[in-house]
Amino acid sequence: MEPIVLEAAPVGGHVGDWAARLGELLDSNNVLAMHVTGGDGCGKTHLMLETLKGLGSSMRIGAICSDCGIALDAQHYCDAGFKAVNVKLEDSQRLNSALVYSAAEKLGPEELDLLVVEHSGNLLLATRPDLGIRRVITCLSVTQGWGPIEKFQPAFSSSTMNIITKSDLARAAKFDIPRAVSRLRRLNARAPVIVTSATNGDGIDSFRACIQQESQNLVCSA
Ligand SMILES: Nc1nc2c(ncn2[C@@H]2O[C@H](COP(=O)(O)OP(=O)(O)OP(=O)(O)O)[C@@H](O)[C@H]2O)c(=O)[nH]1
Ligand SMILES: [Mg+2]
Repeated sequence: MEPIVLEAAPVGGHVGDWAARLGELLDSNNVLAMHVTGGDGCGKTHLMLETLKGLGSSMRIGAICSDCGIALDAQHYCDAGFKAVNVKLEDSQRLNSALVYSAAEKLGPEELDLLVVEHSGNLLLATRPDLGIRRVITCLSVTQGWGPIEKFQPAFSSSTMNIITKSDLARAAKFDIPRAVSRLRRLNARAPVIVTSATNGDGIDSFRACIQQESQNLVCSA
């Protein structure tokens, strides 16, 4: 399967309006949507692919990625058997709710149970747009070190879940995971913190169980 490519042409109207429209589109189709964010290369794609592996038989899954050049991440999702759109951004462009709306329409929201929007880049809250997706998962890899936690506190304090990735490299990176977990909990008591490794499977079952639980809640409230 090949990813769908969406050229990121400017879309009219206020971005805030599109965020609301996207929320309605997803809610009306009972789609559980997750905005997965974190610095470049922190392990978002590998985390999601390992986690979704066990869900493909029970959920219809789609992904929206935004690689500038070749649609590498979107191709990874397709290779794993999921539908995917790559929003092809220009150099200075950022993902926004209007583009995610167009991409979600291309995927066919009526044919989805779970939508993953993978959004890489800077963790600064000012540059993390409100895409109209309530569940925001912010990833921090142990190889990024402690810096991002303090520099980008609002990114972690406004998430619905914080995930530490690449735990298998913690010793080599001299990264104190228990200290990071407690710092993230202090920054955001509402958001669970999960420690994961896509390489050795740490925490993947817990993350998958959270997604299954949220999906179940959505079905029950429909
Ligand atoms: N050791 C180790 N390496 C990992 C893990 N997860 C990802 N990687 C490696 O880290 C690199 C980046 O992983 P990706 O999953 O592509 O990261 P990403 O955040 O999706 O990257 P962008 O989308 O480009 O921002 C790859 O070389 C992966 O093999 C992990 O849990 N452990
Ligand atoms: Mg990626």
